Amino acid sequence: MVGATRRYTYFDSKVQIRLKDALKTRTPHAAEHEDEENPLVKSEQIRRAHEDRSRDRRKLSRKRERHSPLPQSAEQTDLDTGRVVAAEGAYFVARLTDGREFRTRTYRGTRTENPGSTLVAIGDLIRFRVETEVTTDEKDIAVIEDVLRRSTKLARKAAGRGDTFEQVVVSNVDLLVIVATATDPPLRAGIIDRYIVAGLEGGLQIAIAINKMDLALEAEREEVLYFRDVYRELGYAVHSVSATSGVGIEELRTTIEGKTSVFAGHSGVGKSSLINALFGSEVNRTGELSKKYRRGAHTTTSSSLTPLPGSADTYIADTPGVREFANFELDSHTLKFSFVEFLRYQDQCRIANCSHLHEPGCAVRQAVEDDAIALERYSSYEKLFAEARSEETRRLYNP
Ligand SMILES: Nc1nc2c(ncn2[C@@H]2O[C@H](COP(=O)(O)OP(=O)(O)OP(=O)(O)O)[C@@H](O)[C@H]2O)c(=O)[nH]1
Ligand SMILES: [Mg+2]
Ligand SMILES: [Zn+2]
Repeated sequence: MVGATRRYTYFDSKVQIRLKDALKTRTPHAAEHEDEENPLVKSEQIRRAHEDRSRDRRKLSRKRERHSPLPQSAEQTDLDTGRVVAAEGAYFVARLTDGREFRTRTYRGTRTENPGSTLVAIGDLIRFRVETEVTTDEKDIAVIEDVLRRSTKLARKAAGRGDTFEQVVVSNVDLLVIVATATDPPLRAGIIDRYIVAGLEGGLQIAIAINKMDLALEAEREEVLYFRDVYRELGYAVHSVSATSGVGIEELRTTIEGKTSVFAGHSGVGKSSLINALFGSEVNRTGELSKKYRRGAHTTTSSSLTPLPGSADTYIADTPGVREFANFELDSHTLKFSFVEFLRYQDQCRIANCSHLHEPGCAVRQAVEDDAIALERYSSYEKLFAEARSEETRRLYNP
């Protein structure tokens, strides 16, 4: 019986079922593990899977060894250091502190301090060498020698590239502004929480802009107020705004002033429209909502980083909206730390290292019951936990 109770320490019932299914259809390799029902064996398997993954990663970084940092050499002294502010086809626009811009590209010799990840992302600091002084337009052509270590990032799982590859949307920014909508599409905590987890993992501060308030009906306004309170209580700035009417834009400006921000969220929520409203002019192309799905038509196709006129040291990165934002490397053991309201209660959980899912005497679940933790947030945690678990299980059998 001890085994039976312990088995539920980490697995919620849905995950448990999924795990059992996975075990039923296990590969011959997995069939060697006779006592797979033993939770200790499972955690050992998961640990081994993690090791295998790090080995894969190391292989990947060896493959990219040409992208490893070089010791400083005399050869490097003629390199310029700039920041990637836009992507144009195969080129990256790098801006120097003096405002000069160069069109840069990678080559076989490009090295990176960020192995296993996007080679060049918007926001990256790069060292590059100017190849030609003569160009067809105002930007010189240059090759990227080094991509420097990213201090922060917004990353997601690259679509279709396996889960060991991290796609960096933007790097070296301070603040993630999660853009959601009061309506069209309706407000959902799930996607906001997904972005919060990604932002915290990447070392970013969090703010939330709930757009399209001009379209919101009474009930939707009330919902916005409810979520505004929930997220403010967690310490995140929340603004209800309308890019169309201008409501809340000045408050949003105060939040982003003096910082470098990335605006992220589903396609069609109005990221580009909000940035245009902050600029007071059209700088980003915005789109019509596709009538069929009433969703965004993926108007913004690449990220870009632009200084906000009239505000010192303020930069904004617009990003293309994605239909599904998949978190990179969700870890079921550490996920709970991204739900900051849990931290206040976790010490009172009866079981050390409680996952706050099924353990008896869980103070976090009690707080949910007492309405001290929002049920929507707890549901997001359950969902993301299940996702992390199923990925961990899948990796175990398809390392
Ligand atoms: N009524 C209303 N419409 C808005 C508002 N903000 C944006 N829209 C409209 O929503 C549509 C999508 O806006 P975009 O700014 O292109 O959205 P986006 O988030 O940049 O979309 P992607 O670039 O595809 O990720 C456009 O038709 C905008 O005019 C708003 O506050 N109110
Ligand atoms: Mg856009
Ligand atoms: Zn607990």
